[in-house]
Amino acid sequence: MISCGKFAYYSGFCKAYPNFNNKEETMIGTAKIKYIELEEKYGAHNYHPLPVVLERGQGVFVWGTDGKRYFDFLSAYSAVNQGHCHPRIIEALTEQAHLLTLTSRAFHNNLLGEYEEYITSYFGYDKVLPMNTGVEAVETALKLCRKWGYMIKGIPNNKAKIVVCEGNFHGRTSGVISFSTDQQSTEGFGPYMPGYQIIPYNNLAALEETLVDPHVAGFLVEPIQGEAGVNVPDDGYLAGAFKLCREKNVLFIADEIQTGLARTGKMLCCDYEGVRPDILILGKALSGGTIPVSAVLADDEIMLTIKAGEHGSTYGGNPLACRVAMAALAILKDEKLAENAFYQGNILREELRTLDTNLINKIRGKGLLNAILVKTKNGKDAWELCLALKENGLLAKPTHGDKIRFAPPLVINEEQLMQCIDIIKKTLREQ
Ligand code: IF1
Repeated sequence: MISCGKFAYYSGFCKAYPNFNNKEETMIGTAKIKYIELEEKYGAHNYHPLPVVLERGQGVFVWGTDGKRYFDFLSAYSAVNQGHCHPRIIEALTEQAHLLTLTSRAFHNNLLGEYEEYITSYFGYDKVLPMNTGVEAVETALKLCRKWGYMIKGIPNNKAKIVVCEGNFHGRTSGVISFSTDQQSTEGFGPYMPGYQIIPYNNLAALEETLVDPHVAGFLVEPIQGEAGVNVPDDGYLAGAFKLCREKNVLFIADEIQTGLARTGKMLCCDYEGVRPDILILGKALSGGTIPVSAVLADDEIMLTIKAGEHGSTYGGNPLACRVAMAALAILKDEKLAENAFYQGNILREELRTLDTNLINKIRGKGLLNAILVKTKNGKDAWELCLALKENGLLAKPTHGDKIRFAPPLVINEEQLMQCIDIIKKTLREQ
């Protein structure tokens, strides 16, 4: 073991133990090391997690293998909006798991039609194309947009362009990273898919200029850029972009995988500006953190450009996903999670703004999708602050070096939120 201040380094990873020499702590520490070492030895090194090993989750809480309870301020990147292991979702999952989990789309099943009717009336669209992961839904939306461009708008074959924004994050397939501007997501994965035009985010003039090109079929945008550090555009940006797309017969495609499903204080973030996307992309909390469920919603003119056999997936629309997604969606409305996110989010930002600290540069967000921009002080940065927050019982994750996302499950109540704010205040004081 190489000890370095309060950090002890084992086989290449860092552990933070303030009182490492206590025997019991050593036992727990050793067990924790085992879990992490197994991942290190047998798993790809495509993540750099915080040094914490979790084994249980319920509502806003998760518990480590050492029995320590934490507030979850990441919510699995907004996949557990309904809280960890929501009983209604788990009931739907386990009940259906004993009945029928997968038929493939070679056959009908008794839940797909019911789910399709439910989710299309829930969001007000003619049809849904069910997929699994978020990026599969994004790829599906891009294919629908191109099909529509050729078949309806009349763009010459293979000439369709889709406009995207700098700082975007839409997933990690080779196709989607082709228009990423993040070096970590793109370097070494070329060659890239052509047909994309990248413009600055939150810039209507740049969008207007790009839409002059008659070969543009669609504009793909995150209503708030999550990975970029909760980048909130100016009021009016979404409505302005939608209007420009309408004027140029270009599809407005909203990636609400992270911002949707009540996360920002409205059912959809586009609702803040009364924008109804031509193509709506959902994922993450659509299953409440149980299994991958995503969806693409659109009206018939767009959706029916894809014919039988032209697109699909093994698990897309499986009965287990249908049951779980209907429960996950019902909870959002029944428990008024958008209203709670709106209310609690305002308290969180207000409390953070009145903090007496010189460690925070900026606070931004909507509803319970927030981020703080951390000032680096004598080399301390967002990562170290997250380690310190962990020690004090709150789990958060830095993004792009100096930003920390604060995004608890939307079921958080005011008392719990104030406890989290106390933890944040205590931790900042300790820096
Ligand atoms: C990772 C980020 C968040 C997304 C939006 C599509 C997808 C995502 C707006 C793809 C996924 C996840 C992916 C995960 C970490 C997380 C993430 F940091 F990567 F960027 F949330 F901000 N559109 N976001 O946020 O959905 O295929 O993953 O189901 O890749 O590390 P997916």
